[in-house]
Amino acid sequence: MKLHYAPTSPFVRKVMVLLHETGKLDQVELLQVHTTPITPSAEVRASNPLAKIPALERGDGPALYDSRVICAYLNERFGSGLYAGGWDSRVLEATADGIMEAAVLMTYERRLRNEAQQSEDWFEAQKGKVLGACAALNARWISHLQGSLDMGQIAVACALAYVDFRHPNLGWRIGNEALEDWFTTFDSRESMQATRPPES
Ligand SMILES: N[C@@H](CCC(=O)N[C@@H](CS)C(=O)NCC(=O)O)C(=O)O
Repeated sequence: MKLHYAPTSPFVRKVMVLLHETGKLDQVELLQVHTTPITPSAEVRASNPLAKIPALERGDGPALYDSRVICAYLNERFGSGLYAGGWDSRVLEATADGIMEAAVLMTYERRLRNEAQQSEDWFEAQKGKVLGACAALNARWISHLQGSLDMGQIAVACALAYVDFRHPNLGWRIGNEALEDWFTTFDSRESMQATRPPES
């Protein structure tokens, strides 16, 4: 299998953490790419018409894309049990993906649009989604986060790590001490250490 990949993407990181946790890293060749909404990669687009990463070429069928689809596929292929929490695992992963989406859009707003184009209202609205989701995780999800490893936990850790990476002053920890404690512990896992994004 071949994974269209960038080390700074939180969506890609979910797949990478899954591969580390399941010990299957050697089954995937990494194809490093650069793609943005403004400068889409033709190479990625050949596998994913949306030109987004991650995209997985699997050899025995059409390429897969969207991190949730890829993670569910790899989980099934490896028999890893990372969705054993059923709908809870799924909705937790969706919540984390929503944090990533909002935080990535905030990054694009600052990096890809000039100052005159940028909207503070829009930026603040995305920030509100991140903070609202973190408050919900802290209020309702700690016992699930502390349970057996699943894809929901992996996704939440990748989402919070991305917020720290690109938006270190966002303040998601304020009022969310249980979530902060959980993240500190999870972030020390080998799979998280091995997938830390480079400074860029
Ligand atoms: N829902 C997608 C989102 C993937 C995504 O937005 N990836 C970003 C990199 S972090 C990307 O490829 N952006 C390029 C673009 O939006 O055109 C997933 O879960 O895989």
